[in-house]
Amino acid sequence: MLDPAPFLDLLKSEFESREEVSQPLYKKLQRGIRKAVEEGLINEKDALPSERDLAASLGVSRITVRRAVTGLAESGLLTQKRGAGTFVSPRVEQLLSRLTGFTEDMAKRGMKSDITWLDRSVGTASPHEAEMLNLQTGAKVSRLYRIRSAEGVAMCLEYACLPNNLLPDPNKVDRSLYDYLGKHAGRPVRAKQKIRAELFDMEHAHLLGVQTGSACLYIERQSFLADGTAAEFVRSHYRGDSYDFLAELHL
Ligand code: 16G
Repeated sequence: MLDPAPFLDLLKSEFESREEVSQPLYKKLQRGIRKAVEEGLINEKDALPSERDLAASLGVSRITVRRAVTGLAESGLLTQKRGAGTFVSPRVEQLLSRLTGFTEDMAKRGMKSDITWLDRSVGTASPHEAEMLNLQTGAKVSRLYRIRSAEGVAMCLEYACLPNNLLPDPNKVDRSLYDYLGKHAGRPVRAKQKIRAELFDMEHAHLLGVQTGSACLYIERQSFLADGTAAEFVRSHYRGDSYDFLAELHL
């Protein structure tokens, strides 16, 4: 639960700051909320005080509060959840040296993960998929396409393609693909990953509820089982404002 006192004190001190006296109030409020997030006074589990309470405590109009909050939601810092309030958007730091799955990653951080299924089907491998999975073109593959969320916020779109013999019925994957593989074919133990910056196109932006043209991290992962079998080829589009990928470098 958010202790509102230090949070409100920080916002008040932003209003009183002498710098940029001419800056509109909603901008000062935005700066204060950003600072409160950076300093850990509010995190993704806490709902911000209501618009009415914030306006009353700070002595500003509700329009000012709404303008500040809407702007921060558009930039991705805050998430407005219908009926539940306004929250700090989850931000995830992921180590690039560990081969983990989404469900496991979120559970380790104490975050609740969710899936919206867009497709679970069996088909034939495209030439590129066949190459990535060391299969013959036209071989049978299983496909999983899903929106992955953390704490109710859509974080990424993930399209996975696997040799059909490793996953004969994609509908058997209920939540975690890596859990399923762990119980059947074996968990991937090695992966190659390619990351590049992109901008969200209209279709992907719509699915994630972000603005078309906002920052996206495009990731391709090719994973292998202990015996060297290529187990999955995954294309993911991550919200650029929600992920920090961390690599440790050695001499
Ligand atoms: C991660 C992996 C993805 C894997 C999935 C399994 C990246 C870029 N991708 O999202 O390759 O298929 O986890 O997650 O990290 P699951 O076990 O929760 O289904």
